[in-house]
Amino acid sequence: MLNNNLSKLIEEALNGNELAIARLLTKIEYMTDEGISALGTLSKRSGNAHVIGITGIPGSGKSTIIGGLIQEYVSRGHRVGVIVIDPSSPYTMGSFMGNRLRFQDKTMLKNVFVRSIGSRGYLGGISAEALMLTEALDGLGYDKIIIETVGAGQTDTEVEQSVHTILVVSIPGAGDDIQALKAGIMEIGDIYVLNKADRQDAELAFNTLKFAIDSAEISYRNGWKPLIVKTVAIKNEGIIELVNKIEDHLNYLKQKELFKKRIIDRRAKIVELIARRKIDEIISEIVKKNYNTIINEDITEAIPKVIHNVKELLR
Ligand SMILES: Nc1nc2c(ncn2[C@@H]2O[C@H](COP(=O)(O)OP(=O)(O)OP(=O)(O)O)[C@@H](O)[C@H]2O)c(=O)[nH]1
Ligand SMILES: [Mg+2]
Repeated sequence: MLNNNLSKLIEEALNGNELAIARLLTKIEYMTDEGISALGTLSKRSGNAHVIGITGIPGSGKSTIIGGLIQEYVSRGHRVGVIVIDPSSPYTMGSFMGNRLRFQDKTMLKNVFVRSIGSRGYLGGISAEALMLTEALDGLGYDKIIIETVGAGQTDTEVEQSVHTILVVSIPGAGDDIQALKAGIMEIGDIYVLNKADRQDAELAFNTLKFAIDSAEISYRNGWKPLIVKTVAIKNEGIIELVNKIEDHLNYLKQKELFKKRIIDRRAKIVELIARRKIDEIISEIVKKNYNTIINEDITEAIPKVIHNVKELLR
């Protein structure tokens, strides 16, 4: 049962009140009891949003590209939610748009919500917390949800499987990029965005990427042959083409009946996360309970007691 205050907060969030949305997302991100029950309520309304992950080396232009995607999607009548994991700089709407005025525009403010979250020791990739916020934003009526993350370290393939479309951003002149691609770190792209195509060597980088895809050095996810799009995000060049290709990928997922499947996978991942959190809490409690035994007695005495405690709990 939701208490009155929580019901009111959810109602305000559903009406688009930005402050209410922010407060609700904080409860959900930190998995408070209220947060978890709010997520349950919102989950009943979710399952419609197209979720787009965007990853790539630091500074490749992910945020600038998102700025372009936001504008294009809002002009096509969508509501866009953005989740940024572990941003290197504090996030405001301005980070996406520099000085572009259109962001002050009322339609933009009403239809766009941006949230940044910490990575909590997670080594790159999309965190499970981000999936909870995705579920919430989906339930709040944002139908395009973009998750920005720095593509470093390991990626959790199961989590990657629970977003719909993955964009991997690279730039000309970063020879290491192709090495990273080959090493599988960034092999997960449905669409490769070659940004900063205004730079020298853009053509060379494009051809290298194209060769890697054509020769299947880069794997195809669910039978989809990855596409490449060149962009100059600071000039908004290539953004419309990028959006068109993202939509092609969405249609492909729907045709293959993978759209809903990814949402179900996301929910399974969220349930797993909550279960793990709760079990961790129980373990901490058991350790606390046995602390005196551990201090006063030999650990060989403490171990059977702990096992007994666990069995009691599971009964
Ligand atoms: N020349 C050029 N510069 C660009 C382009 N797109 C973005 N930039 C610049 O590249 C820098 C980094 O852009 P961001 O959008 O912050 O990159 P990011 O990938 O989000 O960076 P992190 O979040 O720090 O990993 C900024 O100074 C942008 O203005 C482009 O197409 N051409
Ligand atoms: Mg960024």
